[in-house]
Amino acid sequence: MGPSFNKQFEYHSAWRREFARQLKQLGEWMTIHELMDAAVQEGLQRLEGQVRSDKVMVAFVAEFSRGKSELINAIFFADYGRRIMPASAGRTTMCPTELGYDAAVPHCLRLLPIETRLQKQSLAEWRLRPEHWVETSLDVGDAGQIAKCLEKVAQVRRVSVDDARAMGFWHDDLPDDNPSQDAQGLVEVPMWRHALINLPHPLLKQGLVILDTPGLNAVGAEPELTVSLIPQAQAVVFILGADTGVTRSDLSIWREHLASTSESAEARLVVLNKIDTLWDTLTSPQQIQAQLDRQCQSSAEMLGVRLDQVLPVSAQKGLVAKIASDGALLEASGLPILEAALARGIMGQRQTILRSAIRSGISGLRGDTLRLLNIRRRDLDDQMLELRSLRGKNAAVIGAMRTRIEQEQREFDLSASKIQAVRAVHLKLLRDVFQQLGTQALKQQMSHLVGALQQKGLKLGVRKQYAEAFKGIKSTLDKVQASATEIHAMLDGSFRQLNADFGFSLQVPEVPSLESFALDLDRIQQGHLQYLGLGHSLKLVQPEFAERLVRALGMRLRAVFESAANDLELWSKSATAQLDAQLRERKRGFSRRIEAVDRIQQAASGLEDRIAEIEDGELALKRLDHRLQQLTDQMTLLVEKAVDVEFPGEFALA
Ligand SMILES: Nc1nc2c(ncn2[C@@H]2O[C@H](COP(=O)(O)OP(=O)(O)OP(=O)(O)O)[C@@H](O)[C@H]2O)c(=O)[nH]1
Ligand SMILES: [Mg+2]
Repeated sequence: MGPSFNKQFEYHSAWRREFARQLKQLGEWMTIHELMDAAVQEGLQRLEGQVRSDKVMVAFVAEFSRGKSELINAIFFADYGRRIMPASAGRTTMCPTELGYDAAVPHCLRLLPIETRLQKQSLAEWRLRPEHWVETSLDVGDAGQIAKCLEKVAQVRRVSVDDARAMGFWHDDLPDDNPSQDAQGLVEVPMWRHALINLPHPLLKQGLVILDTPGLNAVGAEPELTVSLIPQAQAVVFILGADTGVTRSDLSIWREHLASTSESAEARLVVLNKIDTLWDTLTSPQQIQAQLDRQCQSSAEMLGVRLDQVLPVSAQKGLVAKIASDGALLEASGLPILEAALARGIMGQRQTILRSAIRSGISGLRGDTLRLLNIRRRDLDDQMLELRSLRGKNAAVIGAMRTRIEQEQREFDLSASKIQAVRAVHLKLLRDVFQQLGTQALKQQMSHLVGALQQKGLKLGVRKQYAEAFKGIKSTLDKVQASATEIHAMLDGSFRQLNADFGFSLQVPEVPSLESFALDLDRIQQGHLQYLGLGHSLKLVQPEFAERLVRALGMRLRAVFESAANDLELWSKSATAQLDAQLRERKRGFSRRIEAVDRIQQAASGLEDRIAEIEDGELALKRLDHRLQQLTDQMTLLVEKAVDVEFPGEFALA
């Protein structure tokens, strides 16, 4: 069955801490030995950021009252000895609720008022404005106080139909879906738009983020929830009730929000909850099991997933069993099997991505540093040759050598303009690339789509505009890739020339592939497509829905373009850093050579001393090389080792 989610997560965190420690050690060592150039530094920082900000989001999605919140209580919060997230019959969780931990923020619950929907800012934008959220502090030592506070996520309020319409909870064309009016003609809407819980729970502290959602079929669901939060989750747990089976609304939620993105199907679990409702003393255990098997089978068929992706559990009995330390009941609840599956799916996926990033990061760092060491080695070799040739020579020969070095130095300085020219062309090409990936260009690409969405009435042409916009955006990425290849060719030519002229050993790093960003774009396109379908044509009529959709879409696209630009920038930096390093070392070489000749001219013994110094320098370089090998090998080993420990055989990496 494998270790539980909690255990798995702890392994992963311990591994991350150890990796961060080794990374720090490597950085310090590099600084001491003056191996830290701009590219190396950037590479180190990036690796550190990847390891540190390694958040894992698990989203719980289902129709209302299937037991999402109860399952969260059972898996993550049983240690509190009580129910923490409110779970009760009927609609309970009224707003999407994110649980996580940020050390920079006090322990608290923050709630974004539903009225913010009347404004056009997206949820992501509201996140950046903490002053608009209502904050209540949480007392970590008091589970009762926490549970009491969290009840707020179930709060509702009454508003007029006009207000409900403006906030997206009322559709004149969908009378059946609208909330019912009371005697005063008011309707009930959620009080809050989004909840953020900041708690120092051990798993949350290690980077886990849990997303509890309100029953998704509710009218007026936040587009951003389904457009960006759920698609970005590393794992989604979809919950059915054993008491209800797969209902029509379960099926429509599944199809609309979860079925489309197939590439992460492995990290998608279907939970058949409330199996305890089948436990009944009049039925034999065999009969109950047979009934359960049948239900899992038919659920798998209806949702189009593999049978082993459907896991029968009782969240409620699991919670009770954990609190009462009742091993038999816990096993009967099926919770341990679910936890193990969750661990494999989420952590496996997350770690695979992180590890491949780390692997290429480390080998990049090593390459950059080795290059620096090679320059120094070459420089020492040259000096050695020069000095050996002076053995037994008279003052006139030594004087002539000095003149020659100075001459060489002057020529080198003069040709610096050549290098400047290379740099100028490089920068210009790069600026063009960044412009293509910039906010302005993106706005331009989306303008027709935005126009179509902003038209009044039914937006019939919008699917076409949408496809066009994405076609344009993807072709931008292709163009950028082509430009990067062009820059590579240009740099390659110039570097070869410089290598020939000055004996440099410059080498242009490989152009980063933007393929993964193209995949991101596909994913975003798929994720939003559903909003343009017939089922949503009525929602799309509302200007605020269309507006929010556009903003959410824009933010995600911008994030993709920014990441692509970052990759290209890092790549280009590592090329220019090489050039800088060679220039710097060469300049130092000239002064060292002149200095050596001067010393030799002044004292007869100077020559042999200097030769001995250079020999020492060569030894020191060998030691540096060896140590670099050790430090990076150790990190590579850590990456491989973690795979073996956590997923024996199962998650062997390609
Ligand atoms: N018998 C039984 N009842 C359960 C189980 N899990 C949850 N329930 C009950 O089902 C009801 C709904 O549970 P919640 O956790 O609030 O469901 P939810 O999916 O979060 O619902 P919303 O917040 O309204 O979207 C509650 O009364 C729970 O006690 C279970 O395993 N067995
Ligand atoms: Mg709930």
